[in-house]
Amino acid sequence: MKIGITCYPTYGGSGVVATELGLELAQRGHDIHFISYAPPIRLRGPQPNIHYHEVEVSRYPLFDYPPYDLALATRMAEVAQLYDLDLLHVHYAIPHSVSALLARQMMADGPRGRRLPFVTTLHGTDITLVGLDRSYLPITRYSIQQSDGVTAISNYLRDRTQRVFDVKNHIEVIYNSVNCDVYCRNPEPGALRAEYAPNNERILVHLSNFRPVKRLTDVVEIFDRVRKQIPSKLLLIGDGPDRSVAEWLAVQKGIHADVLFLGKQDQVQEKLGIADILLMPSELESFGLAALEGMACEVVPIATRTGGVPEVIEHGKSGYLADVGDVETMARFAIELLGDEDRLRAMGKQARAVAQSRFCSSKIVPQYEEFYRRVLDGSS
Ligand code: GMT
Repeated sequence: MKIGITCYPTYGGSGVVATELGLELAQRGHDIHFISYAPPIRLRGPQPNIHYHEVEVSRYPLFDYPPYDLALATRMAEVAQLYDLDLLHVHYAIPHSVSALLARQMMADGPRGRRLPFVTTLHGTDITLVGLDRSYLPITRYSIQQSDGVTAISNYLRDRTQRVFDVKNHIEVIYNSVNCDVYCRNPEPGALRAEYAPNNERILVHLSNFRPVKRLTDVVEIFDRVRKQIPSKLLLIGDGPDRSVAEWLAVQKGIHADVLFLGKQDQVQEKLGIADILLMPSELESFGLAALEGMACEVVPIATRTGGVPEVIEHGKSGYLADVGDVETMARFAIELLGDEDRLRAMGKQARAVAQSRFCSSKIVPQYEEFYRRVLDGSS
């Protein structure tokens, strides 16, 4: 198939999911055309069957708000025409599904009167936060209803979309995935561990875009409690608006030297592959891709019981769950686990086994292929 994929190219789970999906599909012989305003963050150099088409947004003095969604629609239709795309797959409803809807209309009304179906994948904040804003809700609902196929990354997100948006079309749940060959434990962790933890301290890790929904200060609070009991280091991967408040909290607590801000990283699996515990104390996660990436690397996730997270982490088996804001309980789970090496490693292996059996790309990508076929047949 020839598939156009649009996503946010910046640091965030939906862009990661879209890019990894495109790379996997390309390896399976499909022709993949990424269409966005910048190369997606995890797109690594030229690769067979992968193409990238940049969307140029003209800036005129009249435009206080340059109309990206229109430029994107135009580029989608152009690329579809030039490369004979079979369908568009957009990740994150706002504004991508509206642009795809316009592109589909342009193609249908164009000289060749051609069908260009589009699939919308809902990721979370496009529904739970942004989509609920009154200025976006009606058009988000409309573009979801108009999609030729809709997928959601968890049952939680599907149910919430149906309930809050009152959309009637079928929403297929296709879970996020991880490449289990790339994301795995580092078999020789010694040198890298020594770089971050020279005195053989334990390593906790957090990976996100540091937005308020991630509750980065809770990560620091949990780490502070753990560090008082067990010598440890905290690796913070990513960047975003809450970085300075978290940094300042670490300074106030006198633990700044043990909190390592690594910034945005391309090869996150290298850092995950040496860590012991992953902290994800988010206010809300529709899935929690970072936890899954950690699990594939045998890193035990300690997270909040929110949104779609319980669909990914089974409490007490492949990780631990606590209520949002309950930093005491999350710290207690970490201290107990770090104090028992055998249990820590056994649970890490159990977490990987879950990632492998339920969320490996080799299992999930065929579900997208099958869904595309149904969309092309008109039977989705
Ligand atoms: O988390 C965000 O800030 C936005 C969004 C994104 O674009 O990365 O994340 C959502 O999509 C991820 C990938 O499907 C999910 O793993 C996250 O759980 C989801 N975030 C929320 O629901 C808050």
